[in-house]
Amino acid sequence: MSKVWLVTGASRGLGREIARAALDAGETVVATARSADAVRAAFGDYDRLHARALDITDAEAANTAAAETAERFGAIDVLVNNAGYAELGFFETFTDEAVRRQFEVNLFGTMNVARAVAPHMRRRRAGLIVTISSVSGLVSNGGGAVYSASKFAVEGWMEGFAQELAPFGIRSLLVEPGMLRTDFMDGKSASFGSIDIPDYAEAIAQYRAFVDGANGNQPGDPKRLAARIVALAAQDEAPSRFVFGDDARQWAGAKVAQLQQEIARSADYD
Ligand code: NJP
Repeated sequence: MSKVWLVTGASRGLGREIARAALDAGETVVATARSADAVRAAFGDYDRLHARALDITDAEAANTAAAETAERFGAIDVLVNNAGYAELGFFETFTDEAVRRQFEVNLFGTMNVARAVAPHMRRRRAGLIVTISSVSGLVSNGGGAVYSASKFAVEGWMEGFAQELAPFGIRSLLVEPGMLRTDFMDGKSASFGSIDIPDYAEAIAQYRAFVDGANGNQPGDPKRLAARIVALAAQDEAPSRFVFGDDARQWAGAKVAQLQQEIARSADYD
């Protein structure tokens, strides 16, 4: 029987590919982004696609989207909490407002949608929450401090929340991709620090050159990740984490090794 998916950030990038892959697998998909027209324009003719506007920073709108989806289709089987963007650049070049905006979308927006959907899943004692985090939720580098802070927060929140939901038959899949070919690094999505600090000028110029060179050339294929997510969602015993891409697994592995060393060395100082 067709399952019901609710996908955020489905107008472009990974969210659109996940929605498409779910539709191609025969599922019913409520695909959302800030503009329903943008979602409609992103898809061809699918009779199981239901486009709707949802800005994830609007908690009330998230509640309404979840309630109307559950009422109309009888369930929300899979939530894909995907919408997000990056504030890229060196920490001191960001205004406080920009840092808060990053958290407003990536953390609090993602929480809004999970908070809206969880009661409907608890009622049925079933469901899967797929959270699109990032390898930047496990590893932080210069230039990515603000984005990483928001994704580390997503990781910390969802790791604990997943344990709270498990007794109700609700599963969680945290996805940590490496670099994906989407609009993510493009001016259409990414924002850059706006405060001019001469001390950082050279490092920032190098960082911007890295971003400009990587934009459009990222190794990760969002279609491939989308297909993997749809396949994992169909399994009864899906993993709770999926680190996608050789780049991500290398960075995450190096971080774990470094942490292990630092933990072992900590015993010497204790
Ligand atoms: O980015 P992009 P991705 N409310 O820019 C939507 C993570 N990730 O697909 O409203 C609702 O092509 C926006 O919709 P619109 C990343 O952190 C990526 O790569 O039309 N929706 C669009 O559909 C994010 O969590 C990479 O502008 C909002 C979508 O989000 C997820 O993957 C690596 C919104 C963004 O599409 C998808 O990003 C990684 C809001 N307030 C993790 N704000 C990567 N690409 O390299 C934005 O590790 N959207």
